[in-house]
Amino acid sequence: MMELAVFFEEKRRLVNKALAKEFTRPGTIPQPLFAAMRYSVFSGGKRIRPILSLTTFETCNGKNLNWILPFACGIELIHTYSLINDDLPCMDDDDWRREKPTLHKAFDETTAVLASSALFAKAFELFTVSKAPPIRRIRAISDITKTIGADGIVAGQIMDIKGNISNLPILKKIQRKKTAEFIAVSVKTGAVIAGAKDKIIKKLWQAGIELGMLFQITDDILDAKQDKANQPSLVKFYDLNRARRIAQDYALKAKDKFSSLGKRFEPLIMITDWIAKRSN
Ligand code: GRG
Repeated sequence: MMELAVFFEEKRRLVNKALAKEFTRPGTIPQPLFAAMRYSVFSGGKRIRPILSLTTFETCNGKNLNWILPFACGIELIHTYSLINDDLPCMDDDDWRREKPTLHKAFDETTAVLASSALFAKAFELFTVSKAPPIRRIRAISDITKTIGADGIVAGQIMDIKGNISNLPILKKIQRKKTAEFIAVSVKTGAVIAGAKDKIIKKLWQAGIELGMLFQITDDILDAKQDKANQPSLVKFYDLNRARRIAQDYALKAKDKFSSLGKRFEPLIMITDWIAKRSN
């Protein structure tokens, strides 16, 4: 297994190159809208979700990049759409993201809403250009839509903003809906597009949920350290040490599940370790 930084960089470059191809020329897209879409897509995202899709695809013996790359990129566009919306004044009302002004600050609210809608639609356009067998593509699209809709990200967001997060099970549910399921589906999509067996796909989904919870709790811990825990956070219920132990527990569970699938799933174990130790 090559060094993780190299592994990540190679995949990140693939994703960035494929995304750049989609956003080189505006064509007939109105200029300010195109500029706003570009601003958010290329503002320094870590590309974790598409890296996960590419990695799972490889570990499941997927070969043709033109099967999976459009899915990996589409997933990143949906992620970008969700962040733009999350930052809006009517949601979290954030001025900064990735150390840059949020989209509605750099442009304006109207443009931000429209750019995020256009990115969302663009994701589905990309899903249709994948060369993977149509039956796999439909399955992947079905899985993805379930995790981003009214019982997915949007459910998590409304519970987060409008709900009373009075106990840990509610917080856990929000974190699962807002973050973990979308991470899990990023993992799962690579397997579905590669044509993995159902048993493997199911295990990868379960491991992906543990990985997604780890990702969110690590985020809570990082936010708490920087004193910006404005979101509902595990650190509001537990001290940092306890939160770290819970994160460790999710990491162990994710790694156990990945390793039960065999040695070729090792890259996913390494990504889990990386997420557990990440600093941004
Ligand atoms: C769809 C209207 C609408 C709103 C969706 C739920 C939601 C709003 C957004 C989710 C936003 C959010 C803050 C989720 C938490 C997940 C999380 C830690 C996101 C940050 O992911 P990273 O670290 O981001 O992968 P980068 O910047 O690397 O892309």
